[in-house]
Amino acid sequence: MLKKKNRYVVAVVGATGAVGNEMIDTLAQRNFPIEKIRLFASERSEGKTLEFEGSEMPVETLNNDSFKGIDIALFSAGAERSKIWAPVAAQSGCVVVDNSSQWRMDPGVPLVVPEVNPHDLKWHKGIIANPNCSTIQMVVVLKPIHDAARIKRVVVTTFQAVSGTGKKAMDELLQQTTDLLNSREVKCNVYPHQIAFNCLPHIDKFLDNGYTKEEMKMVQETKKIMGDDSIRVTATTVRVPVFRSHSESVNIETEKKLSANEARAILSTAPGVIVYDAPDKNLYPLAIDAAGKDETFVGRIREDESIENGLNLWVVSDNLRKGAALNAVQIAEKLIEMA
Ligand code: NAP
Ligand code: 12T
Repeated sequence: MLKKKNRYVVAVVGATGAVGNEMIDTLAQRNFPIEKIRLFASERSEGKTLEFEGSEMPVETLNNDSFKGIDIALFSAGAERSKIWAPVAAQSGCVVVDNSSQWRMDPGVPLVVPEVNPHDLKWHKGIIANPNCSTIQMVVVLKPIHDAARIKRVVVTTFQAVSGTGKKAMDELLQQTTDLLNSREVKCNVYPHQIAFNCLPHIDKFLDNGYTKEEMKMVQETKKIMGDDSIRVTATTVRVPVFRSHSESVNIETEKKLSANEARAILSTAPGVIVYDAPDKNLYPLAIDAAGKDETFVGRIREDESIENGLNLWVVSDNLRKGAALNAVQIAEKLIEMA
């Protein structure tokens, strides 16, 4: 449990990565009450320093004593590191907010989006899981609709940015694009196929049921966060040649009828959501506009005329911010509020 203090010792594990870097920026921008920041990465980063609020901070490697004296640790160094080190950190009395998929579906670990299920923070035992990026932006929009009209089924297709995979994938999209525009041969290292000027219906690994792990995360995590196993979800997740922000086409079937205008009104007062929906002026959420922003943008709000009670939405958010770093920092802020 987090003890009430004026300022906290905060660790970022995976500090040199795409998400870690965003965590450091987010902590600074939100004036998080930091006594001291500790930055961790792999042996590859030994000797490096990273700037935090004007000071150069050393990047450290992890050992069994690393978490002594640390109050809050934000993890984004991959599932294998979280599996080993999150319990070590929790044992040291530190509260872990873990960005990896390692602990999300563990029944003893809360999976939290502060706008949706902040109450689940009450039962944590030292580790709190941050949901998958595609799931987070979807549930902040689903929750107010569920409260108003009870969602029966969701059909979602995602258009996901390469930054979700990390720094190397961003480099690969840039390199392939430059090579193609200069008539050079394209090399694929991160993805099995060319991502520049292409769409890959493949995010994370394939499972026995023919779905990808990313698709099944959206199915399972949505039920856990919303606290309702009866919501049926099916997903197709697609990687697109975009650097930042995931876009999603979300089709929703509800028990109670909601008109497009009612849905627009409900969403316009939802926390963390901005309705951006003026098709007559060509205004709808775009990945490039959402990049660097905190909110989840929703537009193209219309009734699904093929069923009784259906809605179609277009949902866009910055995957490194609300999809990862910001949600983790908001969880830490809520823990402080509750301490
Ligand atoms: P990334 O850019 O590849 O960064 C990986 C980070 O992990 C780097 O800081 C790396 O340090 C560090 N690391 C690797 N091996 C380590 C080790 N043995 N000990 C300590 N640190 C180690 O990847 P990313 O996009 O930031 O993603 C990081 C993780 O966050 C992912 O694996 C995933 O679990 C999670 N994530 C979650 C979401 C979400 O949906 N909420 C989104 C994206 C990512 P070096 O620089 O030293 O190699
Ligand atoms: N494979 O945190 O590649 O479960 O975009 C997030 C993003 C896994 C995760 C991606 C991924 C996660 C991706």
